[in-house]
Amino acid sequence: MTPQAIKPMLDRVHVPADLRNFSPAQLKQLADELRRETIEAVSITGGHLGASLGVVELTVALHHVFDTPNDRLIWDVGHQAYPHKILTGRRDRIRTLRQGGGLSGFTRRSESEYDPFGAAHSSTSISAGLGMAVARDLKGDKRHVIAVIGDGAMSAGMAYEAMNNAGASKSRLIVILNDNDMSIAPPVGAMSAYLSRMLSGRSYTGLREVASRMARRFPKPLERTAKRAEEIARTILTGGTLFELMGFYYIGPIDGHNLDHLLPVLRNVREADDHLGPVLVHVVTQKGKGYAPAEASADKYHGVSTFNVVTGEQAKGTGGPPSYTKVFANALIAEAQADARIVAVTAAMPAGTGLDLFAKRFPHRSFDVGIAEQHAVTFAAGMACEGFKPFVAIYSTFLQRAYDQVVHDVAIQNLPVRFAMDRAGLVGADGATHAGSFDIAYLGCLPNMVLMAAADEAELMHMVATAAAHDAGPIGFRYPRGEGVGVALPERGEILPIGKGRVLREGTKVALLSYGTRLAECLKAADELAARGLSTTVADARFAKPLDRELVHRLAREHEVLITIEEGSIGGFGSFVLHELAHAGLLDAGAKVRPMVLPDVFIDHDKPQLQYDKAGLNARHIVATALGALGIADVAAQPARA
Ligand SMILES: Cc1ncc(C[n+]2csc(CCOP(=O)(O)OP(=O)(O)O)c2C)c(N)n1
Repeated sequence: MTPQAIKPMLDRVHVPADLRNFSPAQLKQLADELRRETIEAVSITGGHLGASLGVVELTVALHHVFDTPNDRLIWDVGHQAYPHKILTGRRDRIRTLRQGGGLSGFTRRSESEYDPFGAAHSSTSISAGLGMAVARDLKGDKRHVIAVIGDGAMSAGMAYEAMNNAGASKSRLIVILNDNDMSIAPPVGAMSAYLSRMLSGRSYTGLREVASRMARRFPKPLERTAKRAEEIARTILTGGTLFELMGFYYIGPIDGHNLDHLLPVLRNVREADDHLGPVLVHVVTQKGKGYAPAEASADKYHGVSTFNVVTGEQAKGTGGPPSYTKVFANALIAEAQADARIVAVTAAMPAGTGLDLFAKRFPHRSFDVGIAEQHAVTFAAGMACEGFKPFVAIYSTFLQRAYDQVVHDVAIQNLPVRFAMDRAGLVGADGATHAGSFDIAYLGCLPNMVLMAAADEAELMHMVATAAAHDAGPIGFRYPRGEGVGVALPERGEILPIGKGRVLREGTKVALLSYGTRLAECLKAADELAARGLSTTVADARFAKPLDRELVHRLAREHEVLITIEEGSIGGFGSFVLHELAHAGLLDAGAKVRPMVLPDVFIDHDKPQLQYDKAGLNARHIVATALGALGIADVAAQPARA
C-alpha cells in the first residue's frame, strides 16, 4: 500500500464554500489532490472509479462557480459523485463507501443536503432538474439547477422526454452533457455517433473563443428577438445541433479537464439572463482520466474491486465456482448453437449480463440497444412476432423501468419473449437501488407469464433450456449476483416440465418450500431442525407461475407447518402459495403457513450475507420461524444467563 499523499489544498475544504475563493492555480492543485484522494479511497473500497476520475475538474469547477447546496447540483446515475462527496463534507467517511453502514455508492438525499436528488438508475437528472427549476419559478426563488448527465445516460428515452419538455417550457435549467464517449461498454447508437461527429466537426472551444462567443451569443433581456434571429441564422448556417433544435441553448464542446475553459463558461452560464431558457453545456472528458491503469483498461475502470494503487492490479475473485452470469451466458450460447432463432438483447450491460460472451460467439444475433430498457423489451417483442426467440438479459431492478412494455407489448399479446433476470434478490455494495426485490411480485400478477427461479447454477442451465423451448408465451427466470454454489454442471440444460417443483428431502413435521437460491439455507435449516428431532421436508418450487398446486397442497396437508422462502418482496411467491391454499380451503383446515420474504424496508448496501441477516432470510431465521410456528421455545436464541 502506498502512503497517502499529502493534500494541503484539499485539507482546507470541508464544504464547497471553502473553495469559492480559491485562485485558478489553487483550484488546479485541488483537482490533482482530489483525484489522488478518490483513487486512494476506491483502492480500499472498490467502486465506480472511472466515471469519478473523469469529472474531477468538472466537480471542482461546479462547486467553485455555483452556490451549492442552494443551487441544486444533480448527478445522473450518481456513480461519478465520489469527488463531489469528498468536497461536500463526506471526506472523513469516503473510505466507508459502499461498505455496511458507510456512504452509499450513489447520490442520496438522506446522506447530504448537497445531494438534492438520489439516483443510481440512469437518465433521471434532466427530469428531476426541470421539476426543481419549475418549482423554483413557481415559488419565485432564485437559484440555479444543474443536471450533469453522461453520453451513455443520454441514450435513454427519459432524457429525451425531459429535453422535449424542458425545451418547450423555457424554464432556466443548466444541463451539462459529460461526453466521455463511454457508457459501461463503448456507447452504442445514433446519439453516440452524432456526438462523435460533432466532436470531429468542431474544434474544442478555447478560452478566448468562448469569451467572445459568449459575449456575442448571450442575449440581454430586451434582445430576445435578436437572439431568436441569431438562432435561426445559426441554424440555417450550421444545421443547428440537435439540442438547439430541441430548444436548448447549446455551448461547446469544451475540454472538461481544462479549468481555464470550464470556469469562464460556467461563470457566463451562471450570469446569463433568465430568459435564455434551458442551456446545454457539452463538456468532453476522459473516463479514468489521470490514473494510467484506468486510462489503459478497456472499461476505463468503470467498476473495480479493491486494487493496488501503484500497479492498478485488482483483487481477484475467490477462484471458486463460476458466476451465475457466466453460467447463464454459456448456457445461452449452447442453446443458440442448436437453434438459430435464438437472439439476445441487452440494454447497455453486455459484460454485466454475460452477453459480451454471447456477442463474441454470435455477433449478428446479439443486440446492445443502449440504456433503453423500455425499447429493449418492445424490440424483443417485435422480434418474437417474426418467429425469433429473443432473450432479454437484464437486471431485475432495471426491468422495472420497462414494466408497461412487459405488460402491454409482451404479456397481453402473449409473445414468447424470454426474460433472463440477473441480480435477483439483494446485491451487496450497490444497495437498495440495485436490489432485485420486486420482479416476482410485479411479473407474477401478469396473465400468460411463466416464472422460474434458479436454486443453483445447474438449475439455471435447465431454466435457460426450458425458456428456449417455451414458445407458448412469455417466460422469465431469475438468478442472483455472484458465484454459484459449485454444483456439477451438465453439458446442456434439461427442459423442465412447466409448473412442477421438486422435493429434495422428505420429512414429516416441517416443510420448507424454497423459490430461488435460499434453497441452500433451507437445507442448512433442515439439518438443524433434524438435529432437534424435527423431521423436515425440503422442496424447490422452481416455478412461481404456474404454481405446482399439487406439491403445495401436499406439503400443507402432510406437515404441521409450511414455510415458503424467497429473495423477493411481499406479493410474490409466498403470496401466491397463501392465495392458493386459502382458495383450496386448506387454511380453514388448519394448515400453518409462514411466508418468509424480504422485509418492508429498503435494505442498504452491505455484504450480501449480512443483508440477508438483516432481512431475516438466513438458515437461523428459517429455524426460528419453524420453531415459532410449532410453539417450541428456541433455546439457542435465549440470551445467555450470567
Ligand atoms: C436504467 C439503468 N440502466 C442501466 C444502468 C447501469 N449503468 C450504470 S452507469 C452506466 C453507464 C453510464 O454511462 P454514462 O452516462 O456515459 O456515464 P459514464 O459512466 O461514462 O460517466 C450504466 C449502463 C443504470 N444505472 N440505470
